[in-house]
Amino acid sequence: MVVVGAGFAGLYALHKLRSDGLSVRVFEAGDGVGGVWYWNRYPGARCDVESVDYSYSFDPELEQEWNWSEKYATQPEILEYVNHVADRYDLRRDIRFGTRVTDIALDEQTLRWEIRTDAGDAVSARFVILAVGPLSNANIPAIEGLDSFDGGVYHTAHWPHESVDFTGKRVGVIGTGSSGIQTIPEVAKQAEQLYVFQRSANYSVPAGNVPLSDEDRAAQKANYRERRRLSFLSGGGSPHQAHPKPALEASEEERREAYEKRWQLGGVLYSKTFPDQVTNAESNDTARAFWEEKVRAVIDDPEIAELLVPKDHAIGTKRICTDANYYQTYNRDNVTLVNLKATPIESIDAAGVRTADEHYEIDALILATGFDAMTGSMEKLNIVGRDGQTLKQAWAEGPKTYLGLGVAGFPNLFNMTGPGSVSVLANMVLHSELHVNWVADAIAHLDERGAVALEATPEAAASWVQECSDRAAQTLLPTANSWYMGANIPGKPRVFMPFIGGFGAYGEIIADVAAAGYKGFDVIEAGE
Ligand code: NA7
Repeated sequence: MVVVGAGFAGLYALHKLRSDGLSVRVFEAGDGVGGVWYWNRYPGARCDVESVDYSYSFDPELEQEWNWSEKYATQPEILEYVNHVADRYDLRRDIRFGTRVTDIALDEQTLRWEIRTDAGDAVSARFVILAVGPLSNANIPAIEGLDSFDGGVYHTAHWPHESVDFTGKRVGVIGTGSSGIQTIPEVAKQAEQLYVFQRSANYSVPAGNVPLSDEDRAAQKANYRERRRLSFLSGGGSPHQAHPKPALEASEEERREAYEKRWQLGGVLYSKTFPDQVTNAESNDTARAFWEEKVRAVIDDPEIAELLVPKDHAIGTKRICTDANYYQTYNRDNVTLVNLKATPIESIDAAGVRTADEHYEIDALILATGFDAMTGSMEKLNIVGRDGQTLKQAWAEGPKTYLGLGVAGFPNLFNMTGPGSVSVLANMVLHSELHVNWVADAIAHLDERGAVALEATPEAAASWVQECSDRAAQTLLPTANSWYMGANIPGKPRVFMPFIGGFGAYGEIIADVAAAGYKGFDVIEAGE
């Protein structure tokens, strides 16, 4: 088995499959474990899923021994946790760090995969797990002159290991998604002057982060099994339920109370207060209006507030952001919001950023410009399946998977938490476990039957793609120009990539497929 990537999914794949008796080799481009948590070291980086949930569930001893210090863990704490896991289960000995996979090619005679790396490795494997992460291929915007800038350029997803000191500097930030919204308040505290270059405003809610006391931790740990059970049945992989009735069936008072409660609690759950919030435009508007009222109230300048309120998408149709004093940051004297909708960036030169009406002199530039999400990292791997077809060619019109796990023409190649699965709509740690366990069972099934490979049929994949698209069409999400839709990358097909039916429902579907003898997959016998 070759596993590509040593983030949450790759590490668990190594642990689980090695324990099952497979010989596993992991290749990881970074010099350490952690995946996105290894790379995204920007100031303010923090998970938007609670730490108690965003952690492995496979070993109760691990759950009990680890102590999270805050409700939402910072990037350094998550990285520390992942390193602890790597040490505890002796994972490093099977990981080749600083090594990028460059080619993955199928030998159609043997149905084995030939894997090559930039370090000169050439290995043959029966199984490949792609654990490259849906948000790992950084998007560097094509802005004229970017290379000519004289100061430091920092992409949030390629942040230097040593912290960057912006004291006394004039800093520009391009991008106001989750990464920008977390970085901006932190950099504003240091920089002499901060220019935020905003193209689209986003919805952000206060994260509501708090330190965890010993009592909090003890209560969480005492309840872990039930918490996990509910999480695996839930919509998004954490044990929270929406309000019991649709927004439009609740009275105005009841609605406000429900929104207020979620607002005070903080975090992404605000976008799931009512069950119909992202399926019914009118319901959605009640959440949007409450949000707008809250946000306008903390911004001093109404003109700035006007620019910070999104006008182009419904709340929750792009990944909602969570923050710590993001909007209040614009009340500071050293922060300027530049509205790129009115005055787009024309170019960057040695001294700064030129927009349609002004030249902003800066000493450092932060790119919080996101990712070629869900497909970018996999398509880069040069994966060649049956008939010499590359994965990139197979996905030219958008990703085509069966259950997110298999691709027709690519036998024994399993994708973790990517398109066609719940993916970014769920808690990635539990999702990784769900996928790895499914693959482990599938391999055991093959071995019991003496079969060599599992391969999604084109028919099953086509009908799953249709199912994903039909389910998305019942919601408001396809109406936004989000990275879920590939809309942030010029030329990318416009397809809603995740399965939106919920984490619990998805888990049931993939379990049923397995129980039905891997329905929709060809189980290929030796010599076939
Ligand atoms: P996002 O959410 O994709 O945000 C990227 C931001 O960068 C967004 O505001 C973009 O504006 C902006 N952007 C991208 N290219 C440009 C150019 N060329 N000019 C100006 N502005 C630009 O990425 P994040 O890293 O913040 O978050 C990704 C996910 O990671 C997040 O949702 C969490 O799930 C974790 P646009 O909206 O395209 O107008």
